[in-house]
Amino acid sequence: MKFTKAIVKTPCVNMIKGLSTANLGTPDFELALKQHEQYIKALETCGLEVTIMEPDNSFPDSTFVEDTAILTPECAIITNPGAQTRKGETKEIKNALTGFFNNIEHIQNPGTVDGGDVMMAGSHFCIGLSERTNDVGAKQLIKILERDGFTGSTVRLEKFLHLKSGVAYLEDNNMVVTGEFTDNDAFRKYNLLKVDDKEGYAANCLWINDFVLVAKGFPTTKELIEYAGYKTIELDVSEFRKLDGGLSCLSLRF
Ligand code: CIR
Repeated sequence: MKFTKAIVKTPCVNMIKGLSTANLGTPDFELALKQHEQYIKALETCGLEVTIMEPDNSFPDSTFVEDTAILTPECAIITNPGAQTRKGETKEIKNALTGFFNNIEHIQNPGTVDGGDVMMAGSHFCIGLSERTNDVGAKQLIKILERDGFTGSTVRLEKFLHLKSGVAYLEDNNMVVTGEFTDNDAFRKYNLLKVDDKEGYAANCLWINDFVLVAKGFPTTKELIEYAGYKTIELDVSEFRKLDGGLSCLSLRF
């Protein structure tokens, strides 16, 4: 598979009021902007044409665009984010995606889905059941996926905020896993690259066209991924980590 485009959204000043369980302090907004610029450059290095949406101060977490839509080769599915303060983010994302997708679907109440809980692995989609994504939402999503010839299955989360906080598919059957996903039946058929809990944050890495973006400061994980044959690009995302966010959350790729 190959991605050609990405959508990102510049962090807003209010990001400092974003949802967080990280206990790592308040993000430095100026530094977050710089890190976001570097992130965009990395996407371009991977060959993507990047659409940059304007910041929106009404939604502190709106830079984490991944949660608001699921993109397949057949359609865009606008989610219904599980956090009350994030539901309104979908309107602008839908506008942005309308220019690229003819077929746009929606997850509807009482179903909720955060895109961070949805991982595409070939033609199969793993869906995390979390505090943000419920059974009803997952069922709606699977119905849309099956209509288009894909498959979907669910994995119940215990500790992680999102599925992709602890697992990343790197294509070619390779999957990075950490924490509660290290020994989970759902992922046994993949070639697992196991990340130690000490570097658990770095499991949220991002495959794009043979490159893998890796969070800066996790040398063992970087080595593990390079040893598996990938070129890595290290990026500092410290200010997004303070809001429980990471590399995958900051873009939609298609
Ligand atoms: C939130 O709690 O919704 C944001 N502070 C972080 C979202 C991170 N998104 C992701 O992992 N896909």
